[in-house]
Amino acid sequence: MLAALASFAHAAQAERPNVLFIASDDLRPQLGCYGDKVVKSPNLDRLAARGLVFDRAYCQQALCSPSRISLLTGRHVWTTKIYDIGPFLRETMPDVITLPQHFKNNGYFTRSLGKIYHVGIDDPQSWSAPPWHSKKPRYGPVGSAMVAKRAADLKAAGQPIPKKGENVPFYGGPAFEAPDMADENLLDGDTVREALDAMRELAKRPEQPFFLAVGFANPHVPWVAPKKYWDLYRTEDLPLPENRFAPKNAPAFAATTGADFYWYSNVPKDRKITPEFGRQCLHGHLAAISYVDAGIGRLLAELDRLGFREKTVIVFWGDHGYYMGEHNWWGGKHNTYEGATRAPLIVSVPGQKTTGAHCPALVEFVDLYPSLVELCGLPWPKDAAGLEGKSFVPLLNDPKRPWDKAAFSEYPKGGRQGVAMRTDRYRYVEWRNKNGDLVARELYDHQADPQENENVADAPANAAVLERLATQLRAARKPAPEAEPERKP
Ligand SMILES: [Ca+2]
Repeated sequence: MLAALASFAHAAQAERPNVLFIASDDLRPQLGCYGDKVVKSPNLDRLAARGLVFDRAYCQQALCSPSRISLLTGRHVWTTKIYDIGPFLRETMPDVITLPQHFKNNGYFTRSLGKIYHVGIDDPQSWSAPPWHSKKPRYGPVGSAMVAKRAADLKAAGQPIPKKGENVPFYGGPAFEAPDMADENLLDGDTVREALDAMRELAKRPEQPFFLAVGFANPHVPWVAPKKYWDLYRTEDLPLPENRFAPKNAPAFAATTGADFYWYSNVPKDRKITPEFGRQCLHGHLAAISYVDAGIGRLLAELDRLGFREKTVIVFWGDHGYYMGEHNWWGGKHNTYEGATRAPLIVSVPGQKTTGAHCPALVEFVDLYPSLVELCGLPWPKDAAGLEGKSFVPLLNDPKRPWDKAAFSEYPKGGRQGVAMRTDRYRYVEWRNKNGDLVARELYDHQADPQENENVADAPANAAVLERLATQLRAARKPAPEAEPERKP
């Protein structure tokens, strides 16, 4: 670690920095600061200019709850055993000390606004006050009316109305909507409004550091953003991906399946997405990203206005990647491939010498826990031996330094458990059945095939590299992987 950060960590004992912890749901690294030429994300690009962009950050499972619980406990999914939206984390880890809980235990005021843990299975022990969720609608008037009708139809048919947090009535609405509404009258804008209020309250009590977590629901489907964000793009200009075919020679079960996108009212029931409809979806997806970006701009402006900038570590992350037509997977995550597991991660630290840089090192979301503990000068939690990540603090001021690490992501598929290992050059995946028997392997060579269009695990020329990667994976992975039931959306 360079001197500037080291001295900062020591000084932290007296005056520890705040943490602004911002999450976006289902946001792949489609941002200007990640090189995307289409999206409009000026505020996240500004955050990147005053922080470090991790170009190769990976979630541990490409699904909301497993990814978030893994990140918030600093443990891989093979340890948390949470492979689906449920169970609640205290069912598998009753005594684990979560990242925000550890900050709370060390004198921080910790708050959660919006989606940090999955809605409906939050962890009150993590927070100093009850988690807050907006009551504003996700949809504009069109979608809201359709959702209300679906709920009424279910009731009239004598079918149970799904509990809060379940999405079934939502599928009565369209996959996207462009209401002409103020930001604050939809859910995410209301979360930003609440976060601005929270920051102003926190400014009145500067003696206590805060860990403020703000979670956006966009760009998760349905893509609903005020019309002005739709107006930033023209549908007919939007490029569709060229590789709209499944990876060659890949096991069919490894593909994304059952994406909830297909359940929305205007998505063709035969799942055939025409280029025209695909572009409309892309339009909604981009508008939703720009809506999130604008909200983050307001958070950062208020942070600066209140004088918190030099006292606050800012972390921005998306919970996993996403497919918008690549491999012909639409609205897709739910797999072990690069596009589902690679996610945005931007970190800005007071006193950071190297700003506006990109870090090519492989990092995992389990690395966030030890990194934030180190950055804020906290002692280690008493169960620190269970943390499975590695602090990336040395990379903050020296982003190009050597970094010996691989990234692991899992996914259960129909009784098989996939464990993917991303190395500097390769993505290697092992699929095992309930007995732990190896049933399939995948190998993608990112030097030759960055889109993962062909599984080359069976190529004789790759036999040696395959065995080397298999040995590396087994050494890193805890033994006896168990197959888990696949998620049913
Ligand atoms: Ca998600």
